Amino acid sequence: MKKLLPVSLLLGAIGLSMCELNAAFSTEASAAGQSASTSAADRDTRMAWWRQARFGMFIHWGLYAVPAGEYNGQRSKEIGEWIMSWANIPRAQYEQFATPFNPVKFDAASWVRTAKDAGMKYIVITSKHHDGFAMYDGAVSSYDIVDSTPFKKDPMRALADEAKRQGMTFAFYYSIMDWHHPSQYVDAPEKDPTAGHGQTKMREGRKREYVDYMKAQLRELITKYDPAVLWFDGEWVNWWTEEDGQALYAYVRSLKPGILINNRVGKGRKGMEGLSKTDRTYAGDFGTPEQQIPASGLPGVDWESCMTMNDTWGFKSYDDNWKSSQLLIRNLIDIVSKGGNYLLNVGPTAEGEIPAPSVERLAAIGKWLKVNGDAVYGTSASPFTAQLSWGRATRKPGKLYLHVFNWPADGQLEVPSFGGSIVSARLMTGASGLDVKPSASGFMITLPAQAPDPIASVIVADTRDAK
Ligand code: FHN
Repeated sequence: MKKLLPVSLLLGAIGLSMCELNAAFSTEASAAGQSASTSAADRDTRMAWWRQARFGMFIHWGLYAVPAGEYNGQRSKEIGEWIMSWANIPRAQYEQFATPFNPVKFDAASWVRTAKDAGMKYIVITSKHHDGFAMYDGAVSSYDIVDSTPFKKDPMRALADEAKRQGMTFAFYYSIMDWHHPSQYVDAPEKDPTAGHGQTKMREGRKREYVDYMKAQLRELITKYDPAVLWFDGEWVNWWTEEDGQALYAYVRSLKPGILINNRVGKGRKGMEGLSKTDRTYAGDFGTPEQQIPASGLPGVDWESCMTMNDTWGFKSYDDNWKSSQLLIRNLIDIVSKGGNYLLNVGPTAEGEIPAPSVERLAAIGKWLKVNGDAVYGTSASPFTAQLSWGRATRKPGKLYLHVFNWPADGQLEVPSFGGSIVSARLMTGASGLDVKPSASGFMITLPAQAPDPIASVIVADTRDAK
């Protein structure tokens, strides 16, 4: 079993004593209360880049890429990163995957380039997933990529530096549930107590130890790599409370007041629908729908839909149920037209490569955004309450972007009234104006016979917004 330094020793390693940490924690927390203001104005300032960005890359990468979905010749039907659970692999055995993990083909510049060329503005990568393996060079645990694998290098260092070099915002995913930490165990029929599972139990009297362990890891993640977002997950375990989430939120913001933290730091999330419950104030700066898109816009709510490109987050060698580029582009438009962000996932191989089908689809999205990016970045939700039959809409002050999926055969595009008026309109790809006439239900725009883009053609309408 990979050694976890006793908390006192690991604090020593990062130059803190127990009482200093608790003191630091309480002062930081209280300082957090002071320094990390929670005013609406502060929040708008912190969220501004994120609301402008609209599109990011999620990266699930870890030891689970080694088995790539298979164990003892059995192929999992579940998501690849849960192999320690569905294959009931005990901790000591799962650790063995570190021995062959040597991603020699990992190229931080090409990963960041792939995201950038796709039109993505930020990257969220798994620093530690449920299996507890740290994909960065940490002092808190030796169960990490530098101390436990032949790779011996820190890919997060390379990625953070390369992201900065290419002007890409860098961020971390971090799992609260930890199948590797000795404070937790599994209590389920036919399950090894040290295997993975949907729920872990906390050993009597060990919660503080684990919470301190998380804080020490989060401190080194934030101070060493300066992530713009902490994307928590695994918060559904019964031993984790909203109060724990509130405290962790304050702690993380005390380390970096400008950081963004998702709503999976606490217990606010309504399952996969991902938005926060409203019966009280829950910790977190934005909601996190998973593998789904809300039916309608949510005025005043910041949310980000995370999604796979096939059926797994972590790499599975045989999962080729890839979504089409058309669906992915239309998902992006649908999400932005409802005021949300899209966090689209890739699951690199154990060799360190992003699968080719992912790269191809990202390039297609990037090609579309090269032409139509103005209709996505920094836009707000559609003014139309009812779903548009021909597509979606996004908005900026004085501008309406009409994303046409179904090009009208008669060339007549019916735009419902929206409280403002359309002054003029043109194709995103065209200079010349289109004919716009008021109609009983709003406005009628005359379009050329051929759709410029079969996936989504954008009409830019200049508007005089209602006072
Ligand atoms: O269990 C995880 C899963 O492995 C993956 O990380 C997704 C991504 O949002 N979140 C959890 C399931 O909700």
